[in-house]
Amino acid sequence: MSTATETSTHTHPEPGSRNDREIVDAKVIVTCPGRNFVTLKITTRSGVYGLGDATLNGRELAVASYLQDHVVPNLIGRDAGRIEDMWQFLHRGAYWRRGPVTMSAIAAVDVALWDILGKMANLPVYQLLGGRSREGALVYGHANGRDIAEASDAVGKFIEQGFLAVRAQCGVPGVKKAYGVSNAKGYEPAESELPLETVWNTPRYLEVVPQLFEQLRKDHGNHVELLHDVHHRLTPIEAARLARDLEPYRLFWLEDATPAENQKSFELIRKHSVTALAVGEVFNSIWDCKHLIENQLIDYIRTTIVHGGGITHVRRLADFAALHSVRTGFHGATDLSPVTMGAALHFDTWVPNFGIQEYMFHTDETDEVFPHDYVLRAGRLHVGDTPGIGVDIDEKLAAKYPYAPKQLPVARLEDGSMWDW
Ligand code: KDG
Ligand code: MG
Repeated sequence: MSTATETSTHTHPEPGSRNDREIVDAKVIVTCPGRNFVTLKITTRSGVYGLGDATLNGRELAVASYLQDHVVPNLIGRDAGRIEDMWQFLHRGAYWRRGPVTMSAIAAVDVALWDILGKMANLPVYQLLGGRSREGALVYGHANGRDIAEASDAVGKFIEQGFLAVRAQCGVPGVKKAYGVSNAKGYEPAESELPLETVWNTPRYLEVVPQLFEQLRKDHGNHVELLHDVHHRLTPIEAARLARDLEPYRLFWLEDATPAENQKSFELIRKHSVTALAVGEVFNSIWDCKHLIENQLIDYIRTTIVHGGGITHVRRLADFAALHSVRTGFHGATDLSPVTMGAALHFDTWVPNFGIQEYMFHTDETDEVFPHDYVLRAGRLHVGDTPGIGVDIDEKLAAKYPYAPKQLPVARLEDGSMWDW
């Protein structure tokens, strides 16, 4: 292909093994072992390959096409060792920069290149980043119940399993399908081919959440870390009220208390409360959180590797956050594949301003398609020393699980107006 020939002459030959690092193949793999995942596999002339996750829940094929149609033709013939230059090329070079689709596609390339570099250097990625800052990454699990008693039982089960931190959500009286309350199959919100329409009631929610945490402290004491996700449902003044009402229960964090497009709205929450705040799972660029971080309006930044442009960009974000005493608390729901989890854990093992890592168990099918070396021990996830990110893909098995279209639900108020889900 002419593009490939031209681009390879644009990358200056380097002494040593440059030829070994030449990208000869890049493949987009879409599979659904219980849920959809998009994975990029980049192979070099030497046969060493790297993996990157490009999953964007409910919009998977948009990223698959972005990669297949617009990115892959640019990769062939390039030097896999030029990670920074590749990032700049895909970001600046696209002209249409930022946005979840673009940044997830760039992340997949970036992580695959870090994986290749680690394998070629025979080192785990955390070592390439600067080495270990900690033995394991503190994680939080997801407990939920249809009512407060059920949610409290679920928190108890996590504590019994050794979890030191637990996110708690419960049903809201009068609301049929409250956010975060799972069915028997567990938390998997993208349930149907077309979005499920749910109905939301803010006053009922604001009443029940402080009662939930009062009960959790009574039942489980003060030493377990408790977290809660509002999932963008409140206005800034409602969020300020909830953050204030939750102060007695000392949450590790209150997440996505209000939508963050208008970053200044967090000033209102801060003015009224000292509850720690976490934001950013839907962000994809340092520019989405610049005001929040430099004004110390949040305590934890949730933007993770897959939706935030990969290790190369999230490292920049984390360093910027460190200047302002903001710590990382990466998104880690099941729609982020084990490839993202592996990359995130290498990052968590290194990053000096680490806070916590979200962790939900993937299904057995997912774990079989993506064998990995990270393990959970006593409330912390530990990466292994496999060179690269320590996650692989069984392509034959992946092929047995074809893509199944699924979208996230939407929320409406009781009068029918659209709301944030
Ligand atoms: O795809 C959307 C989910 O990842 C999101 O609803 C999960 O809010 C979430 C969380 O905090 O894990
Ligand atoms: Mg969340």
